[in-house]
Amino acid sequence: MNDKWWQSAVVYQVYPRSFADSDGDGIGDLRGIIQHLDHLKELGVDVVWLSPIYASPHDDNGYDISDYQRIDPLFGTLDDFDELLAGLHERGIKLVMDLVVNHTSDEHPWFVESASSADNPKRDWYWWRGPRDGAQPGEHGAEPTNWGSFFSGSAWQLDERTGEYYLHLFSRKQPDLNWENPEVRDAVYEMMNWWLDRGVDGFRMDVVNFLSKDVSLPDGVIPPGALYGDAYPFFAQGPRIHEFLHEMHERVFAGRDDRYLTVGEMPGVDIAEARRFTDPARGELDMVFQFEHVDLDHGPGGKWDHRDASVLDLKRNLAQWQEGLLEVGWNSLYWNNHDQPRVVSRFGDDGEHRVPSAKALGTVLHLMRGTPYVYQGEELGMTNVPFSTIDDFRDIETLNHYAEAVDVLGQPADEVLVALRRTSRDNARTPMQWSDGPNAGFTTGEPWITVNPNFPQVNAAAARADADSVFAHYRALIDLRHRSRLVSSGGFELVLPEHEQIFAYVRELDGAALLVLANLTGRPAAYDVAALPGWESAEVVLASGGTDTTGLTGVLGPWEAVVLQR
Ligand code: TEU
Repeated sequence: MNDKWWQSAVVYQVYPRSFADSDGDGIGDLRGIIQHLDHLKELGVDVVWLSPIYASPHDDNGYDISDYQRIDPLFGTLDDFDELLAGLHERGIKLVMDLVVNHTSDEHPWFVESASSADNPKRDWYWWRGPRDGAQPGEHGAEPTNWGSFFSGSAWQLDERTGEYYLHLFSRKQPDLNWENPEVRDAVYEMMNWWLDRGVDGFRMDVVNFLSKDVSLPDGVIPPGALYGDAYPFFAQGPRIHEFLHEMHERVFAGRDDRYLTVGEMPGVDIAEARRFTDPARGELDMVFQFEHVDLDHGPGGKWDHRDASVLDLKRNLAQWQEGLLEVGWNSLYWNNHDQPRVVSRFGDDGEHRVPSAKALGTVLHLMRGTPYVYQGEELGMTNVPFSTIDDFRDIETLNHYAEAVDVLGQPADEVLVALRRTSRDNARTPMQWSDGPNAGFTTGEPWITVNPNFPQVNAAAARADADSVFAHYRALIDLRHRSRLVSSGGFELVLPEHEQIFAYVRELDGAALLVLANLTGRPAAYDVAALPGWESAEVVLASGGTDTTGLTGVLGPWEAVVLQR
């Protein structure tokens, strides 16, 4: 694959609600982001991905959009947006918007019209169906299929006005669009072109592998102990998904130069499908977000049913994706986003070894083949939050799960709370910690969600002043990717594959090579230097333990990472 600009780029995800509040209402906004552009510049990132800022009733924090071409007043105005875009571009940073078109808000005019009557011209813009044969609307089990929503409960909502149900894979206020209808696709492409004409540099596409459904809408198999059928086979990687994504590419990007980036969020996608979606010859997407590595600690009961993931599990899965997309396609590389708990608490150590474990995890991720994504606060080593009661949580997925687990399935509330503290999306959504001042410098008002009490120690001001901080290490990793084609375009080979503590691999290109070694445990890790022939006299180019690291010693300290080049 010819080098693309985004192979050597690093993306920074901003979750506007929690990044920085400029008007004291306790909710982050666009002017707050403008006030912190220099933080992004100093870190060295090339692209900012903004989670949704569009008009929304915020049932799912903006992933429920009621107007795709209006900025929600909570976040600011289109003028604020244009100023933010200009400020980023002045600093050589691109801006990627969040495209949420698997569903809209139920307050979007499209849905309001569609729901108004069974023969409305926009009825077929969504998925409306009558009750199951022989059942009356509203009867238990009358839903058209036994599909469950991602946010608990049925994936179908009855509308009394017409006695019909509409499909919502997420919340009741997020009805799924019917992409079988070409009018829907036309409207989406027009909206996307509107943003690109305004200067935006690309899109992160929300659950974009769900756009094509099995139109026969069959029931799913009900797993043991579950309330609803597993519908994934009937809405993921559907029969027309490649047709739709290629059409989108042709209608939105094909006539433009290649300064854009597209990344598709694809829960459950596998390597074979990811190769097809990201093969440049197919004209669909540049890269995808796959979920296998962030589902490794999910037990048979799903995300709330925790299982420990070993270093072997982690490195074997990531290596499979590296090898799987080596010849064709391209990987995104991420540990964190607004849906995942903080990696330093999840796969690292957020206590004694918070800083070295954050650096080690950053090192193994950033030096792999693919485009790295940094989620706000990750560059500071921000951790999960000691939420005390259910009242501390705000996320609809979390609150709905708690209600269903406790009230419907009768699980002990304190047990469910343990799972929420470990896995809830709210762990990623507490305010960005800018300083040790009031509310961590996030707001002069009352923050919409609690601030992590460790902010006096974990904050941007302290990290940027500390040459040995996670921030400094992330900046060095980003700088290395910018300077080294070896990192941006080299091959990948897992080494020490059976080592239970060390994740190690070699990147090679045109006779040059880089060796990445990281101990992902809190115990010293011995390794056989002889198993790494030819690296004895290699140069240390980066080390989490500081520059006096003398290369291959045969043992790595707790969470120690070292990068050598020859
Ligand atoms: O997430 C889709 C998705 O896979 C997640 O909902 C995931 O299932 C869950 O959060 C993991 O626990 C996207 C957005 O990233 C998410 O914020 C939205 O809530 C969702 O789509 C609906 O738009």
